[in-house]
Amino acid sequence: MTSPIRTERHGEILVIVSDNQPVNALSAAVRQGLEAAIKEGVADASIEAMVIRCDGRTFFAGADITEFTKPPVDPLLPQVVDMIEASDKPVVAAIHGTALGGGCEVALGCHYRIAVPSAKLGTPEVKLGLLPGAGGTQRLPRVAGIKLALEMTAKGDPIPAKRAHEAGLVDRLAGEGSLEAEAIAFAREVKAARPIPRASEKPVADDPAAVETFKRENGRRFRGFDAPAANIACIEKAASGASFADGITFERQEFMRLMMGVQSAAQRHIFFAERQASKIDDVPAETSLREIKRVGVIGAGTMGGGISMNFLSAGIPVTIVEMQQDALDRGTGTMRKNYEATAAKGRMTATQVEAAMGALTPTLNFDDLGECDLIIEAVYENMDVKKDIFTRLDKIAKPGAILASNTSYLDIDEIAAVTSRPQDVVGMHFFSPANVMKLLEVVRGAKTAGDVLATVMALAKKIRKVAVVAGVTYGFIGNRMLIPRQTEATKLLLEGATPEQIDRVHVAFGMPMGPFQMADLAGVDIGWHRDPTRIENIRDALAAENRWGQKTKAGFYDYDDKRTPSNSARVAEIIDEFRKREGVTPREISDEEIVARTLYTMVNEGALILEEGKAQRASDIDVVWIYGYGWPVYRGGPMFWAQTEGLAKVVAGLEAHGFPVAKSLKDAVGAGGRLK
Ligand code: T1G
Repeated sequence: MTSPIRTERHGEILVIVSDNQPVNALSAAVRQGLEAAIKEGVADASIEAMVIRCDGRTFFAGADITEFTKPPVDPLLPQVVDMIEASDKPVVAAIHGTALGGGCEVALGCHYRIAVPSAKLGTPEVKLGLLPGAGGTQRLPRVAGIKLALEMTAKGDPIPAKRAHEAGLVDRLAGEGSLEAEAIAFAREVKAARPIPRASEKPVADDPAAVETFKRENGRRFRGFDAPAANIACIEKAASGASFADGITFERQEFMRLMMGVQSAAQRHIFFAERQASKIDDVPAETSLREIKRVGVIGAGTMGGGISMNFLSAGIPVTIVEMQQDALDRGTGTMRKNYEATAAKGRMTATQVEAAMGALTPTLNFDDLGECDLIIEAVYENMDVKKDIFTRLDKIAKPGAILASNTSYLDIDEIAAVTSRPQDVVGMHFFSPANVMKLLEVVRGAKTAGDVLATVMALAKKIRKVAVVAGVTYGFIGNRMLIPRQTEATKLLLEGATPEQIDRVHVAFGMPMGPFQMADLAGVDIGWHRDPTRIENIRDALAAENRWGQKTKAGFYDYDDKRTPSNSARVAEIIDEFRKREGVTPREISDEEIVARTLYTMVNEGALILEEGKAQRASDIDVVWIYGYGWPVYRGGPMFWAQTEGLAKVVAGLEAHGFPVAKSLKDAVGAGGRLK
């Protein structure tokens, strides 16, 4: 098999080129090729300096994550980086695309770095539950300073080449089209310069106090995660004056500890699961896509406005329809306010705000949707209303237009059946706030065409959403799994638990909030029949007393003007009244019982969803819960977590509380295997 590494001679300069598509991951073959090429350059007296560059869209984007579960193959990346740095001839890294993780560490092992302005450099290992394990934690603070090293390693966000240049991480910026030529010229310029600058020999220059400041400013952000603290500890080691060698020893020890840990396994699982989710098993990857030049959105409420912003921000014009002028004005006004708030945070320019709003066409004329290639309805969650909308759409939408419903629960097949084009009908379930939440459930009807699905999945990536295909079932994937969680949480209240206990268990687990905190945020009155005299459950009782959640400053909790929650004596009374009415004597409920009845039941529902073919794979279910509900990524999603919890333990917990266990869950335990 040909090596992904080749060398090209330019006089006295040896250019080492990697061609390992799609992202030049530093696979074993790449590492072996790099080692051989550096040795060639060092041994050849006619070579006075070297350049390392990559073909394709990016410089090395990191170690090859697919190799992490396989036996290590020499040379390991730290050895390759050390060898580059030890070269007695200067080596220049020519960077384009994203020099990430091990890629950034290879660049740090080089003596000089030149990059095009569009390039980015980063150490995102922390997002995989890891840390830069090829010397990055010790070279980065020596080259770019402690503060930037902390930011880059503990948060994991890449920085643009310009900022890297200002920080000294990049020595020069090249023209976008002349990177190789300028890198060769740079190598020529420094070929005789001595001493050769080596990152590992530089002192850590700036203020070690930066570590404490960083910890203080970011403590909350890293709650529950192991890797950020390990990254900080490695930088702290470098800042403490420890020798480079001691720092490397510490880094290696921490890297291996994280690599063997459950959190990194979970975060690596989600990295691949997110990418796998974009693949539709029975729709060929090369399916031609429908062209989406203009999107129509029906409804300018919270969802319609948020949905519209996704397309406008991606440069896709939107026609937004409402029935009343004041509703239309309110909706577009909210969109502008949201954009201006983003601009105020420096994440958008005023020009970009105007460009986005300028691509919006508000109208009261439903027929204006006739020119749209994709039309998404985001109206009241009622089947009759949806059917009326799709009946009208069927008459005015252009042939081939994709007709989508943003319904959270309802049957897409029933909606499609009122049209003459069920093959063009699909669900696009955005999560509120639609312009923020990354998850998009793409609901395929029985007749939804393959190219419609492929088009929507590709479009999801363009609007920076993580899309997951769901089948038609009540609540699709995420909300269907929410049902047993909410049902059991309410039953537990009756049996003796309190809202704060149940929420505490969920927050301690790593959820952003518990079931009752979420109910207060979303609205206790959602789905309420609006009859205050009809009180069939605890939610009815709260809703009847206008305890609709944060918006009425009272729900399962009481809220002050700053929406700070406090336990509610009135809610405790209501619960007691219900216990008496139902003849239930409250008992002590353990946290373990809460986990079994609210989380194991979710896993069970996920297994049923898989059995019924309403999700393509177990990892898709994990992606839904990570990106739609804030399930802690370091636990890998419900189905992955169930494996780490132990499927036998989950099944035993379900059986102990009398739940019928999904067949696939039982079979998986029997086979000692995994949920697929
Ligand atoms: N290893 C293996 N495969 C990778 C990969 C990697 N590092 N990065 C991407 N892929 C695959 C990906 O699965 C997908 O495959 C295809 O490439 C395109 O990716 C020792 C230990 C580079 C910004 O964390 O952030 O270095 O689905 O769809 O949207 O210290 O990929 O097509 O079969 O994401 O254009 C550190 C991870 C590793 C970077 C491109 N590096 N990658 O985004 O394409 S750990 C990272 C990304 C490490 C060292 C440590 C993104 C991207 P398929 P894609 P994209």
